[in-house]
Amino acid sequence: MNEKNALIISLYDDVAEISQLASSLDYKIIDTIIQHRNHPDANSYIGPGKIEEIQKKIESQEQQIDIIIVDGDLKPSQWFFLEKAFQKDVFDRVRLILALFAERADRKEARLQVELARLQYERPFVRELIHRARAGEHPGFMAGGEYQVDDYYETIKKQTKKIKEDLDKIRDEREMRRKHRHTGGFYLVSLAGYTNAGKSSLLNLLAREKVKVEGRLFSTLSTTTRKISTKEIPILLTDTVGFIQDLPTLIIDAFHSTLEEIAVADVVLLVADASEEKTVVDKKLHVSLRELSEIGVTSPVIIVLNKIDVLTGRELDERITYLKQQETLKHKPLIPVSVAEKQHIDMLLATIHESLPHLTSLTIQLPLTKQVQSFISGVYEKAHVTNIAYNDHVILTVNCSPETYNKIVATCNELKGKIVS
Ligand SMILES: Nc1nc2c(ncn2[C@@H]2O[C@H](COP(=O)(O)OP(=O)(O)OP(=O)(O)O)[C@@H](O)[C@H]2O)c(=O)[nH]1
Ligand SMILES: [Mg+2]
Repeated sequence: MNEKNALIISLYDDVAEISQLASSLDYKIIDTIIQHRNHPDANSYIGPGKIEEIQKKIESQEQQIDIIIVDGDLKPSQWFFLEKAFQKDVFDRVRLILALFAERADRKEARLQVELARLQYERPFVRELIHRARAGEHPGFMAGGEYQVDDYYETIKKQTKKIKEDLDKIRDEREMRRKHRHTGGFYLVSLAGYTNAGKSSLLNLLAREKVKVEGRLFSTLSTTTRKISTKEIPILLTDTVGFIQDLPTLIIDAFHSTLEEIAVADVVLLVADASEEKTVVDKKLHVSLRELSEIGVTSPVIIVLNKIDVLTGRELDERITYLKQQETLKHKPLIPVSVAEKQHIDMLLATIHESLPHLTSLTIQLPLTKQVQSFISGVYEKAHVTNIAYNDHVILTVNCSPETYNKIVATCNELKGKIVS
C-alpha cells in the first residue's frame, strides 16, 4: 500500500481517467486543480499563477501532499521546473501508468517489458538532469562529472540491449507454442478492450479459470491462454493487457509481443463496459478499435457489451441504438452480455463460431480398426464432429478449419479410408 496523498493538476475538466489511474495505485486524491488553457505553458505547464496557488496550498499544510500528478505529458524541462517549485515528486501521465504497470507486472516478461518502457521514458529526463548538473543547477545529481555521466549512458545502453535479448527469447518461445497450437487445429480467439471492461472475467467464465479480476485498472499485464470449454470447436482464448486512451507509445512498443497475441487471432472479442454512459462506451470502443488497427488486426472483431446486468432494458436499447448509428461499429456484430450473471453467453459463443474463418464440412468413411479408433478420438480434439455412424465401417462428418481438413484427409488416406463428401 502506498497510501500517499496526491494532488491532480489538469488542463481539462475530465479527470476521471487520471483519477482512476491514481486510485489504482492507492493514491488518495485530496485535491484536483483544473487550469483551462489551450496549450500547456512552455515552462511550467500550468502557468505561474497556478504554480503560486499550489505552492501556497503545500505551504499551508492543511493537508499533507506527497505527490503531484499532472494529467498530460511533461517535457523534461517542465518536469524539472515543477519538482523544483513544489519540492515534491511530480508524475506525469506516462510515469503514473509506468508506476502502475511496474506494480502489476507479475511475470518475467511483463517485468522486462515495463523495465524497457521505463528506460525509454527516463532517458530524456536523465539527459535534462545531467544538463542541469553540468550547469550547476542540480548539484545533488551525479556529482561526479563527465566520467560518471558517460558511464551512466553506457549502463543504460547495456541494460536495454540485455532486456531486448531476453524479451526476444521469450517471444520466440511463445511464437513456437502458438504455431504448434494453430497447426494442432486450434482456433485462436483474443480478448481485447479497455482496462476494467471484464476481459479476465469473461475468460474465467468461458474457460473455468481463475485469472485475477479486480475493479481497478490494469489488473492483467501478462497473457493467459486457455482452451474454451465449448463442446464444438477447439478454441484457445487469450486474455491480455487492456487499453487506455493514448496508451503511451513506449508502452505499446514494449508490450508489442504481448499485443501481437491479439493480432494473430482468428477472431477478436472487443469487450466494453456497457454500464457507462453511451458516449463513454462509444469513445472507449473507438479508442480500442484504433489501437487494434495500430497493432495490425485484420481479423473479424466482435463487440461484446458487458455488464448489462446493471442496466435496465431501456438503457441497454438506448446504448445499442446509439452504437449501431456509429459508422465504425455499424457493420460489426454487437453482443450484449453479462459475465457476472451469465446472460447471452450462448449467443456470444454462437457468434464466435460464425465468425471463425472457413469452417469446412467433411465426411469420411473408415474401416473399423484400432488405429482408426485412436485417430477418431484425436479428431474430436481438433474438429467439431457433427455426426458419427457405425456399420461395417465408420462414417464421420466434421466441421473444421482448412488446416485440420488437410490433415484429416491425409490420415484418412493413410488409414485406407475414403472421402465421401
Ligand atoms: N456488474 C458487472 N461487473 C462485472 C461484470 N464482468 C466483470 N465485472 C467487474 O468488472 C471489474 C473488472 O473486471 P476484469 O475482468 O478484471 O476486467 P479486465 O478487462 O480484465 O481488466 P484489466 O485486466 O485491468 O484490463 C471487476 O470488478 C469485475 O468483477 C459483469 O458482467 N457485471
Ligand atoms: Mg484482466
